Amino acid sequence: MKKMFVLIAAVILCAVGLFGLAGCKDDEEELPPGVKEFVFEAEYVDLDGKASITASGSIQDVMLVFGDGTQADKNRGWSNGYYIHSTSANNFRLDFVITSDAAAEATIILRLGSLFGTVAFNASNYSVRFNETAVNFGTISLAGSTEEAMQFTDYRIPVTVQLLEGENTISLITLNNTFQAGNVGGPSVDCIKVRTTAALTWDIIDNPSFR
Ligand SMILES: [Ca+2]
Repeated sequence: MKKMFVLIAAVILCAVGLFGLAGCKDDEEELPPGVKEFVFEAEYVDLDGKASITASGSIQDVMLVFGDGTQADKNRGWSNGYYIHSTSANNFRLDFVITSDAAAEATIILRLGSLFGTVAFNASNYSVRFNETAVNFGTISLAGSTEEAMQFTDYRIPVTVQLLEGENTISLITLNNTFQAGNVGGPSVDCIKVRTTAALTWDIIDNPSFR
């Protein structure tokens, strides 16, 4: 009974500074001519059947969304005021399904945080896939924080991808590791950002409203 209410979203865009304090615009970096930055909130992807194992038990489906969407939450740097609490299970997967109006090169930025102290995600413990092909993302180093004071870091993947005209899927997948006191720990996920000359759209699922 939860969430099959799918909102046809226009675009979540953050071209230049729309979000202001929301934290989705990371810096004053100037984008190349014609390039826009599109923000895709982790709280709006399909969470059906997903579960993260935390120290106090399993959290599942829409309950994976943390935050209240308030201005205070946005002021904490949580884009849109919500984030995915944790992605702690082997093969836990978030799929961002995006439609592009044209084939184009794109840069992907991940906005992630850690509940497990300082951690480094790399190909041995984490996977980023673009249209099911592994992306060589390097090493994502994150400082630790707590859920109430979660600090996110923008990590720009150093290689670009080639968007197809039509549907594209960017997947974030936790692999087996020992970050959570010897058990698998996946990052907290705020949003991803895609910079490209194409126009991007997606259909969001309003998970926060179904908690
Ligand atoms: Ca968010």
